[in-house]
Amino acid sequence: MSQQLRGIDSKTITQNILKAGLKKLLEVSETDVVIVGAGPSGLSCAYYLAREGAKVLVVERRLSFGGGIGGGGMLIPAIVVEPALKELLERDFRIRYTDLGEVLVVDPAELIAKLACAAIDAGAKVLLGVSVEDIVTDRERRRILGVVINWTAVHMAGLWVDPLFIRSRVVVDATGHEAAVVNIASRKMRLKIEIPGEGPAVPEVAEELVVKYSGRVAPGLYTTGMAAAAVHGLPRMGPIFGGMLLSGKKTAEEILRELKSETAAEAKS
Ligand code: 48F
Repeated sequence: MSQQLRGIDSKTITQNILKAGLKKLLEVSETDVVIVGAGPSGLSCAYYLAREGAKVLVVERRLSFGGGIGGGGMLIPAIVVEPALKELLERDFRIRYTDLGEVLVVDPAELIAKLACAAIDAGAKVLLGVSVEDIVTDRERRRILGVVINWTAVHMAGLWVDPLFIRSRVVVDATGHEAAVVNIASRKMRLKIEIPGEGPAVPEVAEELVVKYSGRVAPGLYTTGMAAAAVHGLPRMGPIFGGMLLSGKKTAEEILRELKSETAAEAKS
């Protein structure tokens, strides 16, 4: 027997969307960590932070997750991951893989869906269709205190609409090759960070380096994934994704240490 749907009137639909949507926006307007970008490194970082109880918001300018994952390698629907990540794929994300000995092969659609599910199930909140256009700092411009957001649709329409702010203890640039947040911070906080952009493709070393260099770049500001590669001029690796997942994990671990030590210092004073 087919299920009967009870008719719901237009006023009820609108009012409930407004109630729930505005409640969500209010809840995320102040958070521990804002992650800019829902690509593989941003989603991995969100999962490892939220799993430990941090309040996490992921802001993604597109209406979908995954960043560069969906394109596979030159639009061919397969992604390669190092065998060392077997346990992490299985245990943390329940991602299936084909073990080809030298590499594990993962389906891009599954990688996107399961990274996003893991982050959300761990408690991370996500805003889709929202772009970060600027940063918030303290008066001396020494510490980042959050991000300035607007609807991506507003940017695309070329309208001048004043934005809103998200306050957070930590901001993570997970915007990929653009390193958009660090670029803004470098100019506006006078950090004097020269951002060389990523180097040429040397996959043999790029994966290890991107993990090593992921992390803090200024007070309250962190990078992960290809944003870290761009900030530090590291080589690119192409469609191999173990480095992105471990980069997100490493940045999350550094942030958790910073949040814990800040909380301990606040408790003492
Ligand atoms: O590009 P992206 O997937 O970055 P990633 O996590 O992973 C890189 C890999 O996909 C691949 C690679 C590794 O093998 O080279 O390219 O470092 O995801 C970045 C996300 O950030 C969003 C963008 O739409 C994408 O989904 N993004 C970029 N700028 C902004 C933004 C912004 N200003 N505001 C909000 N989202």
